[in-house]
Amino acid sequence: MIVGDFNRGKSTILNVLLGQELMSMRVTATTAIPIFVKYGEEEKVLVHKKDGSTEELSLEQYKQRYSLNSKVVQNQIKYYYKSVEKWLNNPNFAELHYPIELLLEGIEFIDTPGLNYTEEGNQKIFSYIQQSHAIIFVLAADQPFTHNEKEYLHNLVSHPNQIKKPIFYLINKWDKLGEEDKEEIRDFLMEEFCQYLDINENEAEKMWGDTVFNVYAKKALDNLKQGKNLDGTGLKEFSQRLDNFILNERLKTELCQALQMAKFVKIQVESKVRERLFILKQTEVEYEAEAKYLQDLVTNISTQVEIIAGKYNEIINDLG
Ligand SMILES: Nc1nc2c(ncn2[C@@H]2O[C@H](COP(=O)(O)OP(=O)(O)OP(=O)(O)O)[C@@H](O)[C@H]2O)c(=O)[nH]1
Ligand SMILES: [Mg+2]
Repeated sequence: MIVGDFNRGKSTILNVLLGQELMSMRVTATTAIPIFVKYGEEEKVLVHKKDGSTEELSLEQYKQRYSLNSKVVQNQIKYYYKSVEKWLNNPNFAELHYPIELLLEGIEFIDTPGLNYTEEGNQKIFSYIQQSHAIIFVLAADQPFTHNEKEYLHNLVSHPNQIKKPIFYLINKWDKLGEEDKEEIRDFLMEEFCQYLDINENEAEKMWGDTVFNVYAKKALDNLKQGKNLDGTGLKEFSQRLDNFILNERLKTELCQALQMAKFVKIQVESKVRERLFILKQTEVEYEAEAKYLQDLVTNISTQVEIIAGKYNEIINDLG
């Protein structure tokens, strides 16, 4: 899942990863609704509306109707009394089905609109995060770590329903900086990572190439269009890292999520049972059988979670 503020190059990066210009990319806010990109024998876009209906479009029609800066959408927004929110009330999310080999193995990408567009939009994005294996957070080197981005990252990491997922940070648009500024921005980013992740400089340094990548998405896309490779754009290295993640780490993340989910359920059940026991004691009614049943339930769930944790560790050890 690809997130980040407006205009950071999220859609450009996805196009590079897909090797084709499928997503709309423009200088003004562009991506209007989250779009899931998945494998399909034939190209089609399904737009899911809030009333539960679905509209099928070609990719071209979709770009016309659902890019924030397209003429059609600008007119719609005017029609809806200039309220983008009102217009956004209608489409919920879209699915692009497209025949690309990379997507054949059940891999899906989600391109999302810029941050904080509407609170409802942000909530929706958080709900998609739960379904994703990894988050690609796109920042721009010429506007690194704005207040909005920090707040969003903070919410992302501390969201109550958030199950820990790997975050890859792509710092884009380095071509917009002069050589001296690059050094300064890199130091600044390093400090920000140290503060935000509570790590020391050495650990932050190690993040580069593993979870942090300096990229030149525009150059990468231009290279692709000219039939050149991605050397020197940082996206070759990130593509390799992503392949590696998909091959080796996705399963681990999946298992880890299942384990965390089991632990979460255990905590929920335990707290509900404790509440119930407390009420039973307060009313001083001797529901011994019910109390015993609830105690057994907690023991049973705890045992199941222990078994899941044991299996998880076995599989992780086997995976090396
Ligand atoms: N100079 C420079 N411009 C870039 C780079 N990557 C993307 N852009 C430009 O930045 C603008 C925004 O790119 P998008 O890919 O549409 O950005 P986005 O994050 O998807 O934007 P929203 O959909 O509006 O949230 C476009 O004009 C791109 O051509 C880069 O590496 N360098
Ligand atoms: Mg976009």
